[in-house]
Amino acid sequence: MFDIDTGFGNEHFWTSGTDLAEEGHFFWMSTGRPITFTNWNAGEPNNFQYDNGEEENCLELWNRDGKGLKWNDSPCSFETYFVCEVQ
Ligand SMILES: [Ca+2]
Ligand SMILES: [Ca+2]
Repeated sequence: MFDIDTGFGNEHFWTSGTDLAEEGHFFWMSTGRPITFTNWNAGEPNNFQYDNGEEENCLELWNRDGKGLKWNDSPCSFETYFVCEVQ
């Protein structure tokens, strides 16, 4: 995975995880399966609600606390990098 040395250490990365269908119940859009393993940043997911009414329903990787890329729910309209799985 990326680390500080690659220059991507402070970036955000989308996964396919989302709780758009049912608040608080995350699943992988790529497979339709519910999320079992989790690696959230402390206090996440917090479904933060923004002034425009948007809530956090999409799952990103973010090294928020300097402890490596952990999970955060973020607004789905946020534009950043994404990760893919090669079959
Ligand atoms: Ca949410
Ligand atoms: Ca969040």
